Amino acid sequence: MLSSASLTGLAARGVAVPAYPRDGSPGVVHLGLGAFHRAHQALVFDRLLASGDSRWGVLGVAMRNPALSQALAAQDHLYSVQTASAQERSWRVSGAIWRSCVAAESPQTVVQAMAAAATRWVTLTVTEKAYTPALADLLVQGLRARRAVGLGGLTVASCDNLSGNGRQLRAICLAAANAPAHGADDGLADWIAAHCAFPNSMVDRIVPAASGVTSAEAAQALGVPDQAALRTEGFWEWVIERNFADDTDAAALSAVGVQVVDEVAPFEEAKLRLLNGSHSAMACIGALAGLPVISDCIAQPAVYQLVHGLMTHELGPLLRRPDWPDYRDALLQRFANPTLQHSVHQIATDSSQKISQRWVPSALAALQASLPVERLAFAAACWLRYCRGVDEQGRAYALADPLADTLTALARAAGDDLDTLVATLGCLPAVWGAVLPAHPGWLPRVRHWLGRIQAEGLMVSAGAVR
Ligand code: CS2
Repeated sequence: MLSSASLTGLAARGVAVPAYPRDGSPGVVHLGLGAFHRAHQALVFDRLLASGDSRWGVLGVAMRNPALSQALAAQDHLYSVQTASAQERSWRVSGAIWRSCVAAESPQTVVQAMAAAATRWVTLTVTEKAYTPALADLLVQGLRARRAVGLGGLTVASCDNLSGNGRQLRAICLAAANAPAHGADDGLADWIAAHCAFPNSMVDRIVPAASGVTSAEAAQALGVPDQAALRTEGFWEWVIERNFADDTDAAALSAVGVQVVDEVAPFEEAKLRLLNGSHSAMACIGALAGLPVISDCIAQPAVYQLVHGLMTHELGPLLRRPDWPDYRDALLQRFANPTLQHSVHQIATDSSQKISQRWVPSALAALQASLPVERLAFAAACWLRYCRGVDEQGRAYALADPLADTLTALARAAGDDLDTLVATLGCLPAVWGAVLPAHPGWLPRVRHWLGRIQAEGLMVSAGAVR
């Protein structure tokens, strides 16, 4: 089993390993111990620790599921990350996570950690659907405890794929601090507003969920088993707003490749719309066409043309990120990375929560600018068809979505009646908002593509979108 004792042997095999002390008090409390954090922010913290700055060790908090915390604990919280493309592969063991716990089992551990003198940051990757009063409540309890012991504020950095993620997190925390349960008038909300920073940020790296294949490859490369191994691509970006409880963090983060900027919005918009927007479209296409991973999807000429056209004609021209054509070209290559094996059903998970971030703002902006929306409408048609839970070959799949019951019931009720499908699923306010379905240029195009998908099949109609 991978452990502190195995590190010397791993270094001899050419694996990059942590050589810094890992037994202090963590400076970062991270909520959401999934693959993404461990192959993205945790590796940035690993670099900072390796540079001799011991303030970035992480307490990794799993929100509910204890399995990963247990697996990590059994291997001294070490785990390996394979960086891979068709051309090259390398392995590195991250030492950034020093401890872990499960919020649902021991919320007090999280609260106490937030009130510890060494803690400076809280980072979050809890997914779109988790920005709830319950999350805010946990954070506010931690901040209350911190204030009570007379410590200064924290940087609370959302790293989820939400537009204005820091702004949204700050708003729910201030609302929770103002709620009667927290003693509304004790000044906690003012203290949070004055002392804590909630920077907006854009995080980007494709990190598929851990799989048995990755564990098997890790065992071979490392010579010891690793139950928490991950694989990712070489590319990564973390663009964060210059808004920290401790201003000097800007220089520390910049030194290890994080981009600290005055305005994140242009980067966040480009990433949510180009990367995540294309991802969600390919997720529905792949699920329906029986193409299991993203590299299979983009290898289809019709899908490549659709995604290229989507980014070039419908999404890109409305972006403020100046180098978006380069970002688009890099994305097309990243999607094609055959080693990632990024599951379409993983990306289709929680689509009802993702569409409002990924497609709706683009469609509204394109309609307003009189740009085409054919490819976006095609993607929307694919999602409506996807909600039926059965692919073009008749194979059933389960919808993993907080609205799964509603979506399935509406899709069943509509059956083959495409007008009803569009009028119900295509108009759900929680997914599409109120404005887009009411725009005369939208639903007729969604209905058009739904009809063609039904009549001609998905790939043929994908090839026909212009
Ligand atoms: C993906 C993202 O699962 C999904 O919805 O679109 O996780 C994507 O891989 C990351 O945002 C890339 O930075």
